[in-house]
Amino acid sequence: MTALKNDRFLRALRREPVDRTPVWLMRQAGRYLPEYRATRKQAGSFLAMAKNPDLACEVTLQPLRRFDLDAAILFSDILTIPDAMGLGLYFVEGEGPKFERTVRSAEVAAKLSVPDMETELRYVMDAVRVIRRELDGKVPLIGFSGSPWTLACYMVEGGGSKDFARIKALAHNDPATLHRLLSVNTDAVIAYLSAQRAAGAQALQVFDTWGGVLSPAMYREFSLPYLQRIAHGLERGDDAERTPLILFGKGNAAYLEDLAASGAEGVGVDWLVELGEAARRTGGQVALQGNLDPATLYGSPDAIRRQVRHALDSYRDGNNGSRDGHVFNLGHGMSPDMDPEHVGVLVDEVHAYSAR
Ligand code: 1CP
Repeated sequence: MTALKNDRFLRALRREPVDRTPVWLMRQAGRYLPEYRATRKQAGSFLAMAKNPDLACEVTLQPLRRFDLDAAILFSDILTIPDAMGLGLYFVEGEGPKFERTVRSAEVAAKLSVPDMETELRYVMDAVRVIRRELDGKVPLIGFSGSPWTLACYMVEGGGSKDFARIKALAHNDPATLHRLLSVNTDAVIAYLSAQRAAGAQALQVFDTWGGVLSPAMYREFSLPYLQRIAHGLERGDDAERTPLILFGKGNAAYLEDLAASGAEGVGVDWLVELGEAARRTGGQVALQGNLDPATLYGSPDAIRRQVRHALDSYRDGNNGSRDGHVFNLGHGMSPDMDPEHVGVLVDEVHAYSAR
């Protein structure tokens, strides 16, 4: 494989010095780009695009052609795992993902098993291989998965949810069944991330998007232990060759110390916590990724630059005056109505202001 031409992102995750703070954006490939909408139209649907390695590669690379991003993220979705478990993923226009079958009983949960990565999820591994080849060492490629809890939310609810009523009812009424589901999901996530690593992913991120909807006691029972199992159980090599793992969570501010002690190399945080405070509380144990409010992109270029500088300085102030160990990102994903030009302003300001 060709050597990496830009390894800022991987160096920052190792907390090594870099010339500029690296930056990538969650959902950097997506409907806010006209070229994405064109490819999606050509594919016919989101799923057809995600299941075609060449088209998945094309949309992965689109934001990198426009912006000076320091990492690429595999174009796929977290719901590939439950789909491969047989739940039947489909999309309703304007309503998001849905499942034909749900998991709400002990009987159904008992039948779930870890899908085979090189058959049922081969299209994901093929996409990773094609993207690595086409990137040709430009920047590292991030592979990803949903967290066991976040996947379970969709598997129990049968789609997105506002109140998470069904999965919370299951947690209260039949916790053993939910634990069984979380346990299979954990094994599947470990196998999925391992397979992406073997196919060429150079960093791995777990999205615990819905961990923050749990009370602290329930987070500590239903989400955190499974994230810890992944951080411990996922084989990812040694020292400089180690494939870093980032645990991102929305609403995870209360748990930063636990996440930093989990064994992961990086923790991704949302915008409800000051990065400086997050840095002080994690004390250099991990790299931190974040944490601009995505809605900042609705602001003017000047407002965006101001907020970028604030996040960079907040991190530095909480990290003993050093910018090392920071990966700049949003605190959550981008939205389809955001202005691509504003993304360019953000990325360039991160690099210009953090130059050292
Ligand atoms: O084109 C379209 O209309 C489909 C919209 C879309 C896109 C662009 C979906 C459906 N998934 C994706 C891609 C995607 N999903 C990526 C691509 C890589 C990138 O970041 O550029 C990633 C990392 C995801 C991960 C994902 N999917 C998460 C975790 C991250 C997050 O944003 O919190 C979640 C919760 C999902 C579920 C999902 N898939 C799609 C939608 C619209 C949703 C959210 C539904 C909901 O609100 O519950």
